[in-house]
Amino acid sequence: MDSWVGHEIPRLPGTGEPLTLFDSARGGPHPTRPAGPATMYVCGITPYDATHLGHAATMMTFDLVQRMWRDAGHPVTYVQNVTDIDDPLLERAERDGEDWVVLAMRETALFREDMEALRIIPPTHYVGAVESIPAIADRVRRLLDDGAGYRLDDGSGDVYFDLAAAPRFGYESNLPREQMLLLSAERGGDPQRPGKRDPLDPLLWRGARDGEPAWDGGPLGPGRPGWHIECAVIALDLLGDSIDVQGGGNDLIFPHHECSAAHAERLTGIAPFARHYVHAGMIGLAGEKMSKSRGNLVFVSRLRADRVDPMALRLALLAGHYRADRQWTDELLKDGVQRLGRWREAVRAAAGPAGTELLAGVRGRLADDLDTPGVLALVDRWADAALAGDGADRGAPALVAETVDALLGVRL
Ligand code: 5CA
Ligand code: ZN
Repeated sequence: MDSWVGHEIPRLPGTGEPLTLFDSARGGPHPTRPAGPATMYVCGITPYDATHLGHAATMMTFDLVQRMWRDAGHPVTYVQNVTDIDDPLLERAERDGEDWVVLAMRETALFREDMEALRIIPPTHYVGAVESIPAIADRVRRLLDDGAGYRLDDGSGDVYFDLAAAPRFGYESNLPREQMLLLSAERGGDPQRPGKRDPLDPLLWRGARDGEPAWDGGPLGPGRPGWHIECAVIALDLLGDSIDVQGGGNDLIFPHHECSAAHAERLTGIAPFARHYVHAGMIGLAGEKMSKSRGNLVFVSRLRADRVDPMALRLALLAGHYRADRQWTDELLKDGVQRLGRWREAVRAAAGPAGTELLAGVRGRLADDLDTPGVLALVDRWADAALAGDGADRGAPALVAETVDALLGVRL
């Protein structure tokens, strides 16, 4: 499907630093080392409701990854999906008496607008699950032929992945089995379902049901794809057998990314599927994870309609470290608005402290697992000094504005 429209990104003097990111699989920070073009897959929205600040924070995290790689001279191939067919979408459409296709198209269009307003660099390929069904069905058939998948014999037509075919299973999330069972039940799995070989076996293909949309699966029979195989296939087809970063919120660590990796590795024989599994913290409101099912959402589109500057929103979200679960508050937004105003004023000053030093500082902080609170502190200090008339570098205000634009995505 169509992506959104990107903005011009200033090229900064010198070369950026290699980016270190925390990898969930290895449980620590490791340098990313893209060999040539960098490859990244980020799990996108299930479009049954508008973009909330949690989605925005996660998309912005990977936007910074892309900005750092580009700054270090790596071209980036970036793929993001839209889960435009899945149970939650059908349930919401049913609840509201709406056609699920119309719902998905409307919310995806709104997401694109939000991303554009937030100056998120568009993915190279923005891909829906529905348009990928022939490719997914083909890979499911291969898993079945290869003995890594099995059909449930209850007449449902459902096909599962046999975790016995994934000897490395568990390496990405590093969770004990009891917790895997709990999370699987909470996050779209069906550990209680009779007839499965292992309660954790994930669904690859759901046989057609009355009243549900279904697609031709050839020998699989009519049906629709499971969730984890969707992301595995889209990534493999567009990025190759192994990728630099698999990204999303930390609610996807298990079972989603564990199972996607297991599918991909079985299909290609190459492990690990991703060299870094990178996870953004959950944005919550009043102590709870912001989620469509809880209904405690702050929508980007609502804030835009209230004339909140998207750049202030960016700064508000950047004030916390990307990996931390954190709360959204009105104070955060107020601080973002104030900071934006101060920075805009400062880059209009005639001079300021050395711009190249600030650039080096920002690159260094971001290279260290995207330390955005550290970056904001550096730019704040520079802005305070420039506004106080300190520093004689007449090129600094323009360079600082370009630095903040190119590396933080904040246009002053
Ligand atoms: N379509 C699937 C991924 S394949 C999905 O999880 N969709 S979603 O709409 O629920 O979430 C879209 C992205 O935002 C995912 O990367 C998810 O991890 C992230 N996300 C969801 N809720 C939050 C939140 N409260 N805070 C931060 N990120 C979130
Ligand atoms: Zn995904």
